[in-house]
Amino acid sequence: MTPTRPEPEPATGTRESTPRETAITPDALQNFRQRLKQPEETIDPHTWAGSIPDARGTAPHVRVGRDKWFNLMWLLPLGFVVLVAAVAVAQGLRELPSVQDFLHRYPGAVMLPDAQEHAGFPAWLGWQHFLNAFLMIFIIRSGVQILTDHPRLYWTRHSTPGKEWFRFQKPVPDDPLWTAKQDSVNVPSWIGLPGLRHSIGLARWWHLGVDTLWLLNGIVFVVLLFVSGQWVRIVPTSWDVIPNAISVAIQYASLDWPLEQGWVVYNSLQLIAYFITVFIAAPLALITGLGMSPALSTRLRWISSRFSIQAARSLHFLVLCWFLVFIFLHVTLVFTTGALRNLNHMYAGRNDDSWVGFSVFAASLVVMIVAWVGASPLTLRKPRLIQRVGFALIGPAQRLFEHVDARPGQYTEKDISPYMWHNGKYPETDEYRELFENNFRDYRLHVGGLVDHPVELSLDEVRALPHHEQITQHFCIQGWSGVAKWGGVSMSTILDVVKPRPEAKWVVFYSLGDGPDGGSYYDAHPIEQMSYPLTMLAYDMNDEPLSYGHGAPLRLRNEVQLGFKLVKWIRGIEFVADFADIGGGHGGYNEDHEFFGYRQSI
Ligand SMILES: Nc1nc2c(c(=O)[nH]1)N[C@H]1C(S)=C(S)[C@@H](COP(=O)(O)O)O[C@H]1N2
Ligand SMILES: [Mo]
Repeated sequence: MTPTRPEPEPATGTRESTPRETAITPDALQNFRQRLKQPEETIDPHTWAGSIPDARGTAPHVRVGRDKWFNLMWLLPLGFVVLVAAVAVAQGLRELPSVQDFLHRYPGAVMLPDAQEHAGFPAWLGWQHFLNAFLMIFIIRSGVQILTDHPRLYWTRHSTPGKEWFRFQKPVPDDPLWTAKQDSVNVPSWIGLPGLRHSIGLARWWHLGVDTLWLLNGIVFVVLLFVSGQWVRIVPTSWDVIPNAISVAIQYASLDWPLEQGWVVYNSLQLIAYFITVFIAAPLALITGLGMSPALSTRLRWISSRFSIQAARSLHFLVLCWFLVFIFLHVTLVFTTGALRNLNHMYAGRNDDSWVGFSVFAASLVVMIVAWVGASPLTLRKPRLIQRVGFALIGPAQRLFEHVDARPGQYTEKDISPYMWHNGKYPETDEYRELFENNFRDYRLHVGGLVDHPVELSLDEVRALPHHEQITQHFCIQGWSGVAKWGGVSMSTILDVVKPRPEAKWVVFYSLGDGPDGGSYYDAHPIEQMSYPLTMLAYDMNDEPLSYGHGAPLRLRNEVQLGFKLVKWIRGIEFVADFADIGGGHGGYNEDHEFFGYRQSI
């Protein structure tokens, strides 16, 4: 499906002419709006995202050295061999008198003098534990779905093909117009949420929306933990936890397990695992999650210059790995070290071998299974609902980040990425091809709507406006990033030329190109962001005229928003009071057709 690529010739810009003023008739704007397509309100998997066919990735691979790739599936047999060897070693060790002394001295748990005071499990803990597990299901499934939209992880912000450290996709093909969307894959729908290829818009509502609930639950948990004094059970208070943890590891590995006394005190290995999960992994999940936000990353350059979005994304993935390993071991041990008693502890607050805890647990499991099975079908049937609820949950935080000074977000020439991914659907119309082949001689940028001076500018006239340059980082919602130098005209210059009226609250950018479901691509931006110093219309990229793939002749840059809002191949700009009657009324093409959010600064 590679579109033919007309060879770009450098446009010769004369910089002395002044913009010609023509009244934009309402017809011209009407014409832009008529090119938009009304969206669907339910999802048909067969026509989803421009009928993108399902695609599976490869087994996960980790790069070793320059270009060798290790298939992580080998870890399964290797892990088994290591486990068997560990059992043999541990059993051998337990024969040694010195090890027996050690195990005697450090039986596995640090019993604090007041341990009996904190014995037992309060009811709130049972609820917290259930809610946490319940919410985690959606967070993990939607997180995996998000990862499949760009199945590669990097340590630098450049996202250069071949330089990723982890992937579950083949190498990037040679095609110079290969898009990130073509590169996306899918996982089975019972794992992914909602389980369709390139359903990241909806996956993100699940992920970010449920994250806020999980975070609230976590805050309540930590507060109650400290108020009740229960914290001493999962925070190490003496160095003795280390030898005790080693002791427990030897005991587990030798298959002669330690005495469980979880009602009063956790064994030290368990304590350390809980401590890491609650006080290290969970906060790290939050911090690395926020590290992927364009608005925050742009604002906090002193952090993001060292700790790039890609490092954040990679660490976020490693945190997921920790949670998966933790959940697996935790559940395994709960069921192999006295299941009924353990379930009574957490689910019934009692310390005996009755079936009460098991019954409560079984009921909670039914709730989890029903939610697990129902989540994807519900999302496909009611995607707008998911979009609305997700936005209600995370929208306020996102809006908070938008009001930032984006100026710190600049980079230097040496930060420019060697490779910039392409994305989106290329314009393939005769109209565009003619414009391109004539080197945009006949191109006119229409700017109108709620402005005092609507204009129609040729490319030369745009180039004649004061020149603005910036080196900034692009964040695609799918997960890749890249730094480029953009040359063009600042949007504040355009504002000076057209003079928006006070009623104008949103600025809509219409594309010459269609979106994947048909109808013009477009997107609406809040007017405040149009006067940010890093909001511009670019006609140059890395000192060359903008290429076909990257949006010739003009594209938008707004550095506090994700890439999908940065319309390429711009046809016209309309200032409006409200976008409710434009297109599907959700603020842009992806917002209408793929249920993205109209403000996405995370
Ligand atoms: N007209 C139009 N503009 C578009 C798109 C598109 O499909 N059509 N895709 C967007 C997306 S998702 C991204 S990430 C960026 C990609 O810009 P690039 O190809 O120059 O890297 O363009 C954005 N602008
Ligand atoms: Mo994107």
